[in-house]
Amino acid sequence: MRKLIAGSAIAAAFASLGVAYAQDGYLPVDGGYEMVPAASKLAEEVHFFHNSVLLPIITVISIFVLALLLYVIVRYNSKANPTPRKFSHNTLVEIIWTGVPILILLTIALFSFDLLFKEDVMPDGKQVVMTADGASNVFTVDNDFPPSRMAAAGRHVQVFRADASGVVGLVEGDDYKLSGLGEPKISVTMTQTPAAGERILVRLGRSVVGSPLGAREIALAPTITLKVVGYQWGWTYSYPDFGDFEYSSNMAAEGTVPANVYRFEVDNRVVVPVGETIRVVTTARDVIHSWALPNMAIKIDAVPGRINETWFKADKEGVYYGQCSEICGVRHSAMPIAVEVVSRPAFEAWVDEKRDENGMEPMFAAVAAAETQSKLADAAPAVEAAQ
Ligand SMILES: [Cu+2]
Repeated sequence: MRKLIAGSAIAAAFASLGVAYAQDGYLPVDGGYEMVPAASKLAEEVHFFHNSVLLPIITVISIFVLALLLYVIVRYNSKANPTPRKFSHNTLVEIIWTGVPILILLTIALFSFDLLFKEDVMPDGKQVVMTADGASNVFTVDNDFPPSRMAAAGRHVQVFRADASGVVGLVEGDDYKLSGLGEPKISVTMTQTPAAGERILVRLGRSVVGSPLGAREIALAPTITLKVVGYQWGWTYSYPDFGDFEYSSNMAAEGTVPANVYRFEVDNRVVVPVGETIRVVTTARDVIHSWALPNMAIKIDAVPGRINETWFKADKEGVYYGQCSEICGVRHSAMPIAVEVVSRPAFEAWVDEKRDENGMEPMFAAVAAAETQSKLADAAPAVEAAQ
C-alpha cells in the first residue's frame, strides 16, 4: 500500500553528506490513504480509535443503511406493492432508531473524550529509581499527586528492574504486589528479593497512554518546553529551558533537498531528545496557523494573542514532518515543520552549539562524561510496559 517513491536514491546521496532524512515509511506518499505510522504511544492510541472503533462503526452503518435502501427499493416499489398501507407511527421502531444512535454516539464519545483529555492534559507521571540493598524486597514511593491525580489502580504503577543487561518490565501479581494504592505512600513488594546493587524503577501516575492492543506506558511529566511561534510564512522556535535561544525555520529551497522531502524539509529543524515528554506551547505573530505533526498525532492552533499547549513524546529517533494546518494565506503550503528526534547526548550537543551561536556559555559540555552517563541511565529509559 505504501510504495517507495522516487527520490530514495537522491535521499541516500544526501544522507552520505551527513544529513539524515525521514525513513520512507514515515513520509506521506502519492496516492496513500492510510495515516502515516505512529511514532508515539499516544499516536498509536489515536490510530486504534480510528482503525478499530470508528472504521468498523461507519462500515456497519453504511452497509446496514445500503441494505435497508435496497430492501425498500425491491419490496416497496409500485409494482411489488401497488397499495401501500397508510400509517405514520410505530412506537417500537421509533424507540429503536432513537436509542441505537444514542448508544453508538456514547461509544464513540467514551474513546474520543478520553483521547481529547490525554492530548490536552500535560502528563504528570514520575519515575523513582531505587537501588536494592539485597536484603529488603519492599520499595516505597511517595504518591504525592493532587487527590484527583493520585495513583489509585494497578495501571497507574509500572515497575521495572534494571541491571547491567538492561531494563525489564515486571508484571503485577507475578513479579510484584502493590499496597497503598490511592494513599500517600505506595509499597511495591517484590516476589523475589532483588540482588544488592540492582535498580528498581517505579513509574507512577495517571497519564497512561497507548492503544489497548499494544503496550501501554505512564507518560512522565515534561522535561522540555518548546515554544512555537507561527508567522507568514514560517515558524520560530525557542527553548526557554536552555537559555531561550530562538531561531526561525523556513521551507528548504527546491533542489537543495531530496525530491521526496521537498516541501517538508526546512533549513532549521526542531531538535528534541527521544523518549522524553516535550511540552509544546504555540502562538502566532499575525494570523492563525496550526502546528501539526501527524506521526505524533498532534495538531494545535497557533493563535495571535493566545498560548495553546499540547505535548508529545517520540518513541523512536528519526525525522518527522508536518505542515501548517490552518489556511493562513498565500504561502500557507510553504511552512512545513520538521522535527528531528535524537539521543539525549546528541540533543545536549545541539543545545550547546545553539547556545554558542547565541553567545552563551555551553550548558552540558562542562558536565563530566561519567556524570552524563549516570544521568542517562536514570533518565526515562526506552522500556516497553509490562501491563
Ligand atoms: Cu500557517
